[in-house]
Amino acid sequence: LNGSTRRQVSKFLSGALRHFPDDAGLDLDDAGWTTLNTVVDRASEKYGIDREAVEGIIRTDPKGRFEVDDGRVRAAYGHSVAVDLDSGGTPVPDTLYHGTSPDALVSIREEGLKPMSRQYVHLSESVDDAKEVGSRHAADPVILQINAAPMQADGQTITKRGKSVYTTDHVPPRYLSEL
Ligand code: HQG
Repeated sequence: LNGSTRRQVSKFLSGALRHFPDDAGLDLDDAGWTTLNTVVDRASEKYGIDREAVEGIIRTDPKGRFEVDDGRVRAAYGHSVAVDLDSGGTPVPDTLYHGTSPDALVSIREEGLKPMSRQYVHLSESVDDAKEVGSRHAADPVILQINAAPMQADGQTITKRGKSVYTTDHVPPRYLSEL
């Protein structure tokens, strides 16, 4: 399976599990889970690749985009459809990062980081990860530093999702600084 097919399939799987389950013929439960076999069948039919290859893409995703449990699969983060993901209890670093477009800065300084079209705000563990996220939005992304420790001390929940993504409802401007 070449890298380009792998990326296309991964994008389809992420899209189906985060944004358009209905269009993909999937039924997600309240926590975002659906039957692994059905998802594998859909992608295998759509891209004409073996079921094993699809399952490999799901199970070895480098960012941990997919969770598999007991014959079910769900997206670990990134949802625009409403899902109720149990909070993990994994420790959160004191500092997190967010890469974004310079065009968004005026509004972010005023309102903080908002989920926009997704259910949560997504934060990165490292500056490098944040650069990659930001480069999806602009050629010269800005990196914001988030003071996660005081945010949590003030009662806001931050949860680890996948291998290195952290989600929260909103990051008020007082916890943000520009790198
Ligand atoms: C911006 C990918 C104006 C925010 C990535 C971002 C991530 C504001 C954009 C995950 C704002 C939303 C999510 C405000 C936030 N005013 N703009 N007040 N607050 N924004 O794509 O974080 O590879 O929905 O800065 O790695 O870029 O798909 O979020 O630029 O983990 O697995 O609004 O998706 O993961 O953009 O990316 P997005 P994101 P995958």
